[in-house]
Amino acid sequence: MRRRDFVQVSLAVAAHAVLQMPAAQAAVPSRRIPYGSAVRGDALVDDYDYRTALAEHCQLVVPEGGLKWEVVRPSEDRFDFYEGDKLLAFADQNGMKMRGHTLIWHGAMPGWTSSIHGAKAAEKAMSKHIHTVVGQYKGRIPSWDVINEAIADDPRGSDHLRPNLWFENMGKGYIETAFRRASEADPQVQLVINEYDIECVGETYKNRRNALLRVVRDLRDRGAPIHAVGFQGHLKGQYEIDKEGVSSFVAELKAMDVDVLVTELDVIDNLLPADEKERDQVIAGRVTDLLQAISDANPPTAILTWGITDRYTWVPMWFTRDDGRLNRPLPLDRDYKAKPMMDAIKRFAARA
Ligand code: 9MR
Repeated sequence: MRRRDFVQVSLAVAAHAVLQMPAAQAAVPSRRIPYGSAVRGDALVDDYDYRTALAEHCQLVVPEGGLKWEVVRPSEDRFDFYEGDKLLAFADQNGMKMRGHTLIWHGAMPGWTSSIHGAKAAEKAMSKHIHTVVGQYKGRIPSWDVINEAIADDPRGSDHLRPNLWFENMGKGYIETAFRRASEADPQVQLVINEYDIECVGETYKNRRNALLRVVRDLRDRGAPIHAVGFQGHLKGQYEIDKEGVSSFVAELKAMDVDVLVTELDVIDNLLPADEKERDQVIAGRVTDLLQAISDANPPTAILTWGITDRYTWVPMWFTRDDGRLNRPLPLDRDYKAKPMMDAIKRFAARA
């Protein structure tokens, strides 16, 4: 059997099995905030417990990598929707919705894109990509991260945008163009600008919120179709949440009729205490503080964590602990047991 056929068969079997489980049939109360997780395509196929946990806890999924350029665009002329379709099938079979991540980002770009030069060529490549990818899932993906991580790491003055292929070739207008192309491809979809390091106390976090606000205000003033800001929420556990800063940021967005959602929540715990109980409490506290600060101004339209189990997380790629203990950034532990972080999210989602 070809791998692709094998995968399809096993997914069909798996999805069927999962659907038999009572938890998977739990109806979503209409006024709760949907909770979801980023999903790895390989684990979805290989790990039954992973599928079960997703079906039990999530109303939403988003591919962790499956819709990035490096996966979807193996070459200039080819589009590969295998990973996106696979996750969407799983979502459909389990009564979940799927978000799209991400259309325009500096990361995960295939090598061939470095030969894109000049404003015209860049705009053409961007339009083709967004029209095709958003068009492919028209009416089936209700929310897209159109722009990911556009703000400079340490924004100052007019240098507030991160250099990337699009900025270098098209100037700052690349952001507006991307939103317009996405809206053309599916006028019903929630269009999101997604950003990290906007949650905590500190000058850089504050400057990043202000820079992002400036970008959103500019888009609004120009009548561009932007609907929400995504708080990625890769929280550094050692820092407090800037509750006032976050609330007033969300209030300013609300005044512009721009919603918020939490798109990639996890708590980076390399500098937190070794004791697991203590660590889990700090993590749940940070999550509660963030969700509370946002909701004080405007409840998020969704809450997604960047993975559901400590078994599959990007965090140790960058933030391993010096004491050799494993990271615990996500709502379920490595054995799929819920931690206080999951309780914090669920309490919150139900309260909306
Ligand atoms: O978690 C993702 C990791 O597995 C990938 O290798 C990486 C590059 O594609 O992207 C990670 O996800 C990032 C997300 O797309 C954007 N925000 C930061 C996430 C963590 O690095």
